[in-house]
Amino acid sequence: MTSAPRPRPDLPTVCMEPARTTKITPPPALLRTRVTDVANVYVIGHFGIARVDERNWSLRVAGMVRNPFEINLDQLRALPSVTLTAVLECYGNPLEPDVPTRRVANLSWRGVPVRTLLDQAEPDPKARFICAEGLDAGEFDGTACREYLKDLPLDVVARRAIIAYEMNGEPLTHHHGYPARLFTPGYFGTNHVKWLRKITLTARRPKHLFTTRLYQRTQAGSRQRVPVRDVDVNSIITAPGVEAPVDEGDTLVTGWAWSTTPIRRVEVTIDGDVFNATVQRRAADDFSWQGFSLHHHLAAGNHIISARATDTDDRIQPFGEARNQVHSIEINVRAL
Ligand SMILES: Nc1nc2c(c(=O)[nH]1)N[C@H]1C(S)=C(S)[C@@H](COP(=O)(O)O)O[C@H]1N2
Ligand SMILES: [Mo]
Repeated sequence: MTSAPRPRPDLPTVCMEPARTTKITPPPALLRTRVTDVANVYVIGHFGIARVDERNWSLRVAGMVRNPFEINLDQLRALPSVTLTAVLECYGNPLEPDVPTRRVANLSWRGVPVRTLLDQAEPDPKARFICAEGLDAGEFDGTACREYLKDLPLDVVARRAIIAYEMNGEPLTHHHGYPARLFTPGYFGTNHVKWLRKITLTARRPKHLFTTRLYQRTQAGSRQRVPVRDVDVNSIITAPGVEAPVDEGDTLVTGWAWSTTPIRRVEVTIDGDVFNATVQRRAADDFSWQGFSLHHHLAAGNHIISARATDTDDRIQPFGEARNQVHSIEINVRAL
């Protein structure tokens, strides 16, 4: 689908490309490297893809601050930056939140700590939230929106969010939010506002389709609806792949597991027998995924393999009807 980008008359900096909203979710076999190739990263744009002209782009910091200001891309790039590796995971379709989509990647991000911008802006001590506004606009689920908007808790953002302008050492692509996006390690994809144009500090959550209506959840043991923020415990099997034939013999089962806190165990079940996989370690302030692996002798025939991760807070993947339900694959092993 390629028709001409549609200019937004109210905003000189942006054109919306028609909603090629989701690039096909890459099969797990394409996610074998610790850092995912940008070419294998899923894409979500609820209104389509914004094409931003960097010459007119600026980021505004406003709301409950003493010194509101605006910076352009050169000024942003001139500020001290940090580089970190972290998971990018989609919560799933907000209209079908229990369906697993396995849209996930692990990427190297470079950007300016939001803290740096806040120090310059001098927040009012009563400010509690950061509202991040994207330049994209359009209709989603029958509601017209003049922007994509998310609100995030100011304390978390001040501690670990960045204004990201590079993925894997290259400028963000248009699909992934060029020229800049908010990125808060450990949070679900919906919060990483692409084509960022403004951050506004507020005392309350703003009402908006993407803040208080969609992407809300109730968590186990509670009936209160809360915004989708921290990622859940989850895992994905990347090898063996279901596409390529597997020969009988010693087989390495590998994959990735991640959560808000480090993963402490991955149970791999092969045809009903449960084994503890070897799991790479992760520091508490690192939000990359952790590799797991297990050697097993597979005889010729069909096998069902699944992985189930547990984090250090004892959150564990459910077996069914949840977006983070255990990942199971069925493979056919050839006799040699
Ligand atoms: N401006 C804007 N930012 C956005 C979105 C969007 O529609 N508009 N979608 C969000 C969702 S739901 C996800 S999962 C991630 C996906 O990031 P990616 O397309 O770079 O993979 O972007 C988030 N940021
Ligand atoms: Mo998403």
